[in-house]
Amino acid sequence: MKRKGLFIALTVSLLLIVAACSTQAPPAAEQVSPTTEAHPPTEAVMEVDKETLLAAFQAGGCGACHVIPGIPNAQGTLGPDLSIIGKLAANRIQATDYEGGAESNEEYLRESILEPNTYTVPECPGGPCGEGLMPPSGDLFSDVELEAIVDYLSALTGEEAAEVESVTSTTAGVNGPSLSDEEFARAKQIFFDRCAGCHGVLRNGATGPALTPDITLAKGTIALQAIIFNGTPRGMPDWGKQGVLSEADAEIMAKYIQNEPPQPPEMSLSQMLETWTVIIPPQDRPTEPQHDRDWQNFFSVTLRDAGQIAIIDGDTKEVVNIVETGYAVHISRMSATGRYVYTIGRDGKAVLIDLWMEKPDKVAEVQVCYDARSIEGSKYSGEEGNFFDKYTIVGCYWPPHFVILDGATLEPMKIVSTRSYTYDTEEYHPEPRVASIVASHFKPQWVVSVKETGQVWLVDYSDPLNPTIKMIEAELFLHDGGWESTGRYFLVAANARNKIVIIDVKDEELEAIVETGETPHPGRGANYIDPEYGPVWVTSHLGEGMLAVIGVDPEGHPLSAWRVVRNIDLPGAGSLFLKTHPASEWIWVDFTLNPDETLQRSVCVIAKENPTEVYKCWEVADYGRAVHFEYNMEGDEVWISIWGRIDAEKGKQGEIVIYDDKTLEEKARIFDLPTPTGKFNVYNTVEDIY
Ligand code: DHE
Repeated sequence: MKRKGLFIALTVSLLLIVAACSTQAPPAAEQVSPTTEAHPPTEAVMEVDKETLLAAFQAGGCGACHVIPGIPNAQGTLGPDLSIIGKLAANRIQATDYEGGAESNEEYLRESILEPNTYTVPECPGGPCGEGLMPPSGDLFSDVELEAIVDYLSALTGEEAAEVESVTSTTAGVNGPSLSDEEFARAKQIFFDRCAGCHGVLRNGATGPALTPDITLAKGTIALQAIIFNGTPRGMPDWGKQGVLSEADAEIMAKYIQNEPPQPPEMSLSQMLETWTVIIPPQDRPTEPQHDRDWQNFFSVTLRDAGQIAIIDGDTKEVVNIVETGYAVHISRMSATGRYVYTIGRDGKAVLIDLWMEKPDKVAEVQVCYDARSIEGSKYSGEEGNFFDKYTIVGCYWPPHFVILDGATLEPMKIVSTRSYTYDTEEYHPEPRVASIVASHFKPQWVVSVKETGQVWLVDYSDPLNPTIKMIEAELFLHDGGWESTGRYFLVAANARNKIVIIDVKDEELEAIVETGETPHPGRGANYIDPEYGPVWVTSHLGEGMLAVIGVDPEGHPLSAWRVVRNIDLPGAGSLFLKTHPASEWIWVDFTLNPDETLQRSVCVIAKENPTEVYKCWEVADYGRAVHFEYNMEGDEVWISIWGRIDAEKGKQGEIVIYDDKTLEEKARIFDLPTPTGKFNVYNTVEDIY
């Protein structure tokens, strides 16, 4: 057999060559004791040249899909764990459903690489092993490499001596694969659009793993391309299968991330000011609403891939205006009076929309960073002054800073860097991104989650040019969160740590940290009165199909406060958002990132009076993904986005489906909205009702 080169007929299947070492597993009855320890084989057992062996595993990219002791970075979960494959192989040959021709362990392993579809293992670490995912992979290896792999794997029995010297990585000083200038520019843009949110601009990792060359080079182009194209069961989207990235794109991305990340630029106040535009100055704006609509029941709806916001009348369901906001608006928040909508896009552009205009439209805009996710107004009015609508804060991913702006004009006033030291090991972090921000009702303060250093900052805005900041040590990888119903406690997910952090804004301290399930993703969470445990706050999860219900009433229900009092099973993982309203009997939950197409476009409801199980689930549309909920002002209607594709035919780009919250019957659809995602009702967002 000759190495035919890494020919890139890279379809879904080729990408999974990485499973090149076997998708086969033993019948359940023959499982080997899980306590067996796995070690790399001894020198004597291996009897192969280490460099040849490492080159072989790299050529196949085996480690991206399999755990292989002794092979650097071989920690993949797409295919079966090969830690004790040398022991399991014999069992498999004898399995009743084994139909291959192998009679020895070596023959079985060779067959697994050359004809992997002879036998498919039922269970892989991240879920069922996909049938046919691993194509025949002989072409990827020379004869010597194939035999080196077979010998190495045969010797993995878990009984080898522990003091074995494992194969060392040879990536130090190695350059990544080369890209043309055009490919590099394209890869850089794709990384910003699709990858930086989870992996970080400098690729140090957060929600997703680190992607620096010391890690990626050892995996190799083919393995990385496989992951980029197919996704992983742990939440990496299947960009190729979704049709977002082509095979060629996946290949250049795989090469790009094996090179050092380019250093992105900083941004100064003068650069921000150059982008600042006041379209209608405050003195020229209306002093009262110029229309008869109930603007407090307006919805600000993100039309994500169109770079627009739709202002929709919640009473009539009419689209009152479509506002050009800029690239991929992420969220809207309302000023304290509700008159203004603040939006923030991924491009760091903030837009101010005046809902009192005859036709609500933008009145100011400014860019304060290159990458952002959060914005909030000043919501305190009390002894320390009335700060309603006075200031705005934007939280940036890059540069890692937040910016305080004038609330009525968006004039940038103050930049505060978040570069600092991690709360636990006190190591310098060059990219601590600003995740969620909420405005306290107790004090003139914003609660700012600083992701990579694991701190929650209480930023006093009463003197915005000289803000005092209390830095509370919390947990790494802070992301999204919201208030419990009294507004005293802020609950925020440390998502990659599977925890919810609780901050007491009245006493300005960390109240508790609660372990939940895999990758909690609450949005702002959901508050209800549990029949057994009193006031609770709920989060869903990306990594598992489960809601975690946390007791939040330390005075009335001290025994259940700050612990998970219930887990409610869901039909699948990949949930992004959940929602309820004090007037509602239900909690609604989506499954937007579940790999199953039916579940992606389904929602479930749980009855508050029986929160032990799901009450009902159903498909909301026959295309796209169902994402994010919002109630109308009364709390008797639920709005759900169907997130289609911007390049799809008319009728499949997206819509909003509205349900009667009492009967769970469909009430209306607002058709032909390009890629709607988040929806924010004015009244509910001002009052923090969820
Ligand atoms: Fe979001 C909230 C970050 C992907 C839609 N998202 C948030 C918040 C953060 C965040 C930090 C909290 C803001 C706040 O409350 O101040 N989101 C990120 C990411 O880093 C991530 C994972 C990847 C990325 O590159 O952006 C990401 N988010 C998405 C999406 O793919 C969604 C579904 C569509 C989109 O616009 O990209 C999406 N995120 C939302 C929405 C909210 C949100 C609708 C507000 C929910 C709410 O009810 O408050």
